[in-house]
Amino acid sequence: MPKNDLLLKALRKEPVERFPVWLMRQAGRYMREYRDLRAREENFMSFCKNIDLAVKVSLLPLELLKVDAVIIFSDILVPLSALGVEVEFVENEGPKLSWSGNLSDLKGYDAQENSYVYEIIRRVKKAQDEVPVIGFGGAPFTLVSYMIEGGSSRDFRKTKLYMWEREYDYRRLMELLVDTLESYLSHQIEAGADVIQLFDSWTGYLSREDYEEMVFPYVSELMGRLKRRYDTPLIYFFRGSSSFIDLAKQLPADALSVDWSVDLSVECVRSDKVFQGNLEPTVLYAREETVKLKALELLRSIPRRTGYIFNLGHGLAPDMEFDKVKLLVDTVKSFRIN
Ligand code: 1CP
Repeated sequence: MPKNDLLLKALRKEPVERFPVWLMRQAGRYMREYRDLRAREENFMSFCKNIDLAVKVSLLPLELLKVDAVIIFSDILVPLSALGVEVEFVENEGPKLSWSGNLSDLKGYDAQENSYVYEIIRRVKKAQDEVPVIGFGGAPFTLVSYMIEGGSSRDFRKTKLYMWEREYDYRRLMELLVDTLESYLSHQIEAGADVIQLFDSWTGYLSREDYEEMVFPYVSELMGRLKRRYDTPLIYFFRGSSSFIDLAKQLPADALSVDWSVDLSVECVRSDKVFQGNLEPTVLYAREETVKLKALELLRSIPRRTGYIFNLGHGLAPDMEFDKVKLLVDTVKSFRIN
């Protein structure tokens, strides 16, 4: 059990002396120390596979920000290369993936190809017993969208057309991702991950109907399978949160990580789910007083004494200032629940 178990307590809705805080993308380019370590490897994939460096990077936010949880350093796209998809990160452009769109060009997932990820978890656990360790994966839809788009997208046009016009293939692909993630995340849990977060970053582009018919059943199936085997808490991060929150509440997730479209002062009363979020990341570009004010406004609006985890509504960006991020964490940590 980590010495600081605020996150685990909040997930179980047990009393906490203050709200726990960690930030999505907390280890990243906004940190000088990250950029220094990153410079030691030529490309991002080899950086993810360098166990020593990945462990160091995972621990940076604990050392420099003193957050209440460590998320292991890796990327959601990592397991896709084990399916036979070529994954590359082009500097200043983002990920580039190549796959024909045909299921016959994919291979069965071999979890051992990602054994370095499980080793990073074991080493991060061994290196510190201060805070819980979060393992993670992309949710099936978000991973499928990268496979079909071949990278980032503005409108997810290819993914939507694939979903609508090749529904059979789309569903087979989603099933393959559910099997893959079940195996990948089970290995992370076996390696010692205290919590698992699923990132469904691009659901905000979908209609409610498509989310309900084409995305929700697969997230539900994946979480159900993990829950039958483990009691490890599961957090589901999804964008477009206010449109689908009633559906997301039906998932076997322990906590919902929501974006800033959700009014937590209302949602925390309506539902007994644990919530994580949901400060607008853009607040971090504002003046110090504004950062503090916005964080306190959110904290004061939470009508709960536990069952809440402070985070952003989406991840930190590379051009944010470290000092503002630190100020944000310190502000949350000094807030007392009354
Ligand atoms: O060169 C670099 O340093 C690349 C920047 C970078 C970093 C720091 C990428 C490339 N990935 C990561 C790490 C990362 N990615 C973590 C590490 C742990 C942490 O500190 O949080 C995590 C959890 C992720 C998850 C991730 N990767 C998501 C889901 C979260 C989110 O922000 O929505 C997504 C969508 C990705 C894809 C990805 N990885 C990297 C890039 C540039 C992108 C593309 C983002 C896009 O499509 O706009």
